[in-house]
Amino acid sequence: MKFTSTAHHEKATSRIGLWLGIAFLVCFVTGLVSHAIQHPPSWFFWPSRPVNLYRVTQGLHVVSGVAAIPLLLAKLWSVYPKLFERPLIKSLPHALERGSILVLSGAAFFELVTGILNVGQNYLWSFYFPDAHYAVAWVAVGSILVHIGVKLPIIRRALQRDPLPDASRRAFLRTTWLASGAAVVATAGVTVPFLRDVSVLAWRSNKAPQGVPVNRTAVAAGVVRDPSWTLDVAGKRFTLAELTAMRQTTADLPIACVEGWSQSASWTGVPVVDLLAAAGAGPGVSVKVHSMEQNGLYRTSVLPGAHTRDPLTLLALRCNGEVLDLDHGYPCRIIAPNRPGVLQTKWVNRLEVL
Ligand SMILES: Nc1nc2c(c(=O)[nH]1)N[C@H]1C(S)=C(S)[C@@H](COP(=O)(O)O)O[C@H]1N2
Ligand SMILES: [Mo]
Repeated sequence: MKFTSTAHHEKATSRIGLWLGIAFLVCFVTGLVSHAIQHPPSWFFWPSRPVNLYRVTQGLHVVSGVAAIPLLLAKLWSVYPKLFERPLIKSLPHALERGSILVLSGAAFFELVTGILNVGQNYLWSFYFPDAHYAVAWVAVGSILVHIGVKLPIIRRALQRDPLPDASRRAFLRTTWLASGAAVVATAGVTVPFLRDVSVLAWRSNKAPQGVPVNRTAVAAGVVRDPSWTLDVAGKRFTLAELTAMRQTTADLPIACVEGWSQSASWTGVPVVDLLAAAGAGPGVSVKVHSMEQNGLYRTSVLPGAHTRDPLTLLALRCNGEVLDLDHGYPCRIIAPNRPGVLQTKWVNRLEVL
């Protein structure tokens, strides 16, 4: 078989590969950060400031993943004639290279597809998404490194020679950049406020209670309003009236969901540091937050010392000037700066000092 299309050229392939590599690197690093915050190893430290840092890293994760999809398709398109090359295996490095491409394409495809479905909240699978997405990320990165190692001489040569000489090759690359840019613009509005109206595929909107999207509703979580509710802080009980009578703090803080959307809101409530002091616990302790929710993966979270010390870590009673909607965690929820949304526990009834 003979392929003449200019897309099938090492120069175009290397250019796209370079951008794909950058997109994957950004995606991988931001994914690692997110994973470490949710499953912190003992050496890991994540600060509580700047308040929007996690929002930015998670936004980069989604944007680089979305940008990678057209790049991956273009890359596969530009190299597929290689699949028809014979003999199938020429030498050990060649076999390694072939094998790594197979693993690489499979892993990259898996990551992008599961990522996109996760962002769309379409869980079509029975495995637990974060574990699989995390494990396969290492496979993808490992095979990328092998691939780059094996191809380094070609990559060098291809990226060094003079600018792309031929018009149709340039057009192929331009189409790839455009597709990638369009994919980003169409989706980035879920997390970049000024793109919200431009992003036709942005799957979250402002049609939500108090202008903030809801991830898990009270009905889904099996939570109802309970007039006898009290909050237990290190063994000391607080009624809602007592909480409302304490000094309140109002702050603009984002919810940055690991599922890709993020949104800022104005939250009002009692700083956790004040509550701990009122219950006789020192600042800087780790606190386990418990929810009224009976089942569900996200019914508890742990606030590390950096967060319990920060006066912006709130037990929020109000959102955007109104009493917290039941779907946003009434009677109270945690809103802490620079954290994944999944750790912003709703329907809180107990703060346990660890
Ligand atoms: N108790 C409880 N709190 C929870 C959750 C949950 O399932 N149960 N979901 C979390 C997730 S994944 C996110 S992104 C935020 C979303 O908050 P919102 O629904 O008020 O926007 O709540 C978090 N708090
Ligand atoms: Mo979330």
